[in-house]
Amino acid sequence: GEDAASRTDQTPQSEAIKIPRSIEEVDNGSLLGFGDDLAEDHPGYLDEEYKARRVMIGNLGRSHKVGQEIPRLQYTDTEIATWKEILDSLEEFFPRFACKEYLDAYALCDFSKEEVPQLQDMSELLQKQSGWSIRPVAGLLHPRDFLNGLAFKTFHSTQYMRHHSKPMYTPEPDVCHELIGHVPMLLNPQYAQLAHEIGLASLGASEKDIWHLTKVYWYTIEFGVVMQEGEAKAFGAGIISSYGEIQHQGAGKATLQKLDPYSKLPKMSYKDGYQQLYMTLDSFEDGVKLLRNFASSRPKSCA
Ligand code: HBI
Ligand code: FE
Repeated sequence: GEDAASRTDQTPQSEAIKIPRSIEEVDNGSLLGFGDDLAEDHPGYLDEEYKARRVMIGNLGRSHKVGQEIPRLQYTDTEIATWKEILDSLEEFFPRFACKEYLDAYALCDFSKEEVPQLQDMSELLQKQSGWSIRPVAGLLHPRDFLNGLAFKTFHSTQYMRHHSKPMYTPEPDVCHELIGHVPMLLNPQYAQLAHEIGLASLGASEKDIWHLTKVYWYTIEFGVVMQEGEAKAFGAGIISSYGEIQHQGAGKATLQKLDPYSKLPKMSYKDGYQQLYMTLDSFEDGVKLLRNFASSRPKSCA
């Protein structure tokens, strides 16, 4: 017979899909996109010191075991300056463009600008408020593992900082994206439930369904907007945590379309600059109902 190691990358369709029974069974080591080698268009591509630090921080994530405290990092003055610059810039736009729930959750986080918040502290706050946890990860996790994590109320989070040469841009998730974009909204029980439903639907899903769920995730948790007083207000982390995207979305020139998780969703991209289409929820309450019904209607292929 075939040995398992020779076909790690091409699991045949007939192979039984492994359904994790606990978060320990969700792999936090298989990364997509940037590994330790950065692409030529990454702002840190030529910065050896930056790359070494990113690897060091990534290794903390790789060696983390569920149940352990997340190691505290002493961020450098350069990293803290980047964090402060991003927060100062974004805070100008939150009152106009972020949804009510984000504004409340952001206040609850009470972020300091003098230090980068520690994942461990934010994980403890989440556990208290909504029962979620943060698990550190070295980069962009495989979509199935990332989505499966959500089923166990676990948010996989990077811990490294983007490159200081471009504080308003990162081609990959970094600690600012996670802490500003995702963590505050995960304190909100309804957003947390949206994420949980997507996660539950991903357990045992076929490759095709994982791709569909990645798009559902993209159009809600990452780039979702919610109608409030007749306006589309941002709740997706990719809008909230991006200096350019929040203004682009707030300007109201992109197309809005009501989210229908049952329909074939348009393809998205990390590279085309800003989104040209945002999917709307009528309210969080409505979104939770929609995704709960959708998730419970998914057929599960059993191992
Ligand atoms: N991994 N670390 C990390 N952070 C994300 O936001 C993330 C991920 N992997 C996949 C992913 N997001 C989404 O694009 C969907 O595939 C779920
Ligand atoms: Fe994200």
